[in-house]
Amino acid sequence: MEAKRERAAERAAQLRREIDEHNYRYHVLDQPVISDADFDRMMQELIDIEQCFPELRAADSPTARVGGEPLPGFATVAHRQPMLGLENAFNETELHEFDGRVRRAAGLEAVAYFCELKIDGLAVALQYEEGLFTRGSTRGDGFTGEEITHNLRTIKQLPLRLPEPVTLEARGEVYISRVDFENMNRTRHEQSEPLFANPRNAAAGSLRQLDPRVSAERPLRIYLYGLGQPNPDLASQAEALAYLEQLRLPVNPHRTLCHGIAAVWDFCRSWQEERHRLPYEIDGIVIKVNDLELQRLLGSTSRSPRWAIAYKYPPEEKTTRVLDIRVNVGRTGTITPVAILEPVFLSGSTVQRASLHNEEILAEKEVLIGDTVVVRKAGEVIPEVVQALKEKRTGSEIRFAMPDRCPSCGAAVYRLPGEAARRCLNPSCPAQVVERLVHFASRRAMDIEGLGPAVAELLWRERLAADVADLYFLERAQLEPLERLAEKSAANLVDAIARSRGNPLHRLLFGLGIRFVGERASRLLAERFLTLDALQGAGTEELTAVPEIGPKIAEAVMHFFSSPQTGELLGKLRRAGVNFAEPAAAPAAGRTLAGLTFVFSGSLERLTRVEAALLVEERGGQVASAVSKKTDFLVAGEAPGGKLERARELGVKVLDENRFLEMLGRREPGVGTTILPDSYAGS
Ligand code: 0OX
Repeated sequence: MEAKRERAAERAAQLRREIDEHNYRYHVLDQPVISDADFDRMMQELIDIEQCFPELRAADSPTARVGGEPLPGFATVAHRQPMLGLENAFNETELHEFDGRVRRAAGLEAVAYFCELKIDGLAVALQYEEGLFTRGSTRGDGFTGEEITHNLRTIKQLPLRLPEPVTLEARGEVYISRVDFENMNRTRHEQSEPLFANPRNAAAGSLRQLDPRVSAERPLRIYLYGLGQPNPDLASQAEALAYLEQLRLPVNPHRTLCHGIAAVWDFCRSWQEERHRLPYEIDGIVIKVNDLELQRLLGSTSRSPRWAIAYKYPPEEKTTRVLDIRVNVGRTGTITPVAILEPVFLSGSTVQRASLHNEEILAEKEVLIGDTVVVRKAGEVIPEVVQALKEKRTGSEIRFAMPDRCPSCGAAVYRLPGEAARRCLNPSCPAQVVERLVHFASRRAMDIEGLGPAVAELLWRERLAADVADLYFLERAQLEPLERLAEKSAANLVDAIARSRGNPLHRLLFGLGIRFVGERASRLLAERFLTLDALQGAGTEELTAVPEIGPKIAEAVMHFFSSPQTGELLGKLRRAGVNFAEPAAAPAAGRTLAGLTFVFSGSLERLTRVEAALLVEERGGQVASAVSKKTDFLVAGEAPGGKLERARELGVKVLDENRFLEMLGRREPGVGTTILPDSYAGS
């Protein structure tokens, strides 16, 4: 057992390192290197290990972190009941294991499960008071979300008043249908706006619109699948959905009550192929214990209910032929091999290109021009080539060699030490200039509508923009004669560019495309340094003192500012009147527990100990393991044991879980129990 534990500890440490690295690449650098499915699998393995060996759980484990922080710019909403996520099952065995756990806990021979389609959208909560829709919010980190009432109101399917004057919270999934998504992207393409990668991203972008007039034009839809608080009149999930339907709320019609897990598996399999014919995307089946009383008995872990699981379909794979291999030159000069495919319909759309990542992967996969290959949508955005089917070769296939010269500007390309990709190092390379303009104008950067790839290319070709600062000196009269720009769109473009002058610093920083500085790093740097000048003056130590900013980013930032071309570009942007400052942000959680020491004892119901400790530390408080005179509060869960007695002896204040949550601002205090955090200090 000891040896087993040791091996598990080693594996957990390794997984944590790798998950942290992938998280960092995805969220901070904006450069994921593995598919979502692979990431999910690693996370699942770590969750499993920590479940077998609870003593291996650590405050810094990625499993203690629930993704997706609320965006600044939206009001935050505290969820009365946390919005939990779902555990995943990837095959029949894992479904049987789930059933085994449920049956053992319930002491039943067979359990009735309710199966629903797992709509691939975004989870939201809708508050209705006395029948009136009063507030809508996103899931956020599960405890607090963003207030998006104005966006949800634009969903025509949603009643603003229910047929009965009931007070309830309904939970569901907001999504965009396949057809609407295609139309949306077609319009965006015509208007030279950046395209959304998939319906889910389109829905996410639309929900995060601060301007309700824009969101009203977005074809958002919703299906409700549950209630935020228990309703004593309802005995099962089947009844809960029928009740929502009775209230005229949209509920997905494809749902079934299954007696036993074998029937659940049949339901999952029956949708495996059929799902591609649905007008919207689903990424699995949600399986829920039907009996609500049994759900309550099973309860939840800190992350997910024990009474539900999501069965996830494997990504769809298809075979097709590689017609050609070409290379793409990115914004930073990275040369990426791309397979040009015989068009193939895959997971809801026609695919004609697939990434081959870099030359090492290309060599490893040994893909030749003319090969028959297996493709799949992995991280969903760009499909990838899984493997070449060598047995199908005819001998006429052609080997592809990575070019020594940039296909756009002809400059020599280099592979720098430690890098997987070759790069064109010519900063004036047309492909890079165009990509930089497109990135600068993109929605998450300076958000300049009307400046997509086609317009960027046109501006470059007509010698109107050789860098992003040139955009601010463009005049209508220069644009109007251009063939592709009608009079109106020229005027709109000039207006959109002018409006972007006032954007906060983090958008500008992201738009400048500094290596490794993704959206999140831009935000963190802007919030910390507040002005571009302060950031420009910062050294390694100051930069790495910012949470999540490591030496690699710090070096890239300093390298960027040290180049003479950057100096020139920033000078031009300044002359153009572009804003270089970040508006002061509201303090996040606030250091409301600074100077206070907490001890936990017994088990908590709604949080794990690790989460509770993180929440205290986030707010500037400290957590100790034993009660002493220095302890300010003992938080007593169920079966608190000796620590409670010790606290009583020493006169240390004792809080139950609810009081503790109130103190964190995580629960709305009941009447008369409002205690301001300040009143705790020193008392
Ligand atoms: C969906 C979906 C998601 C929520 C937490 C416990 C059960 N995407 O369609 N989640 C749930 O329920 C979960 N049901 C669904 N149908």
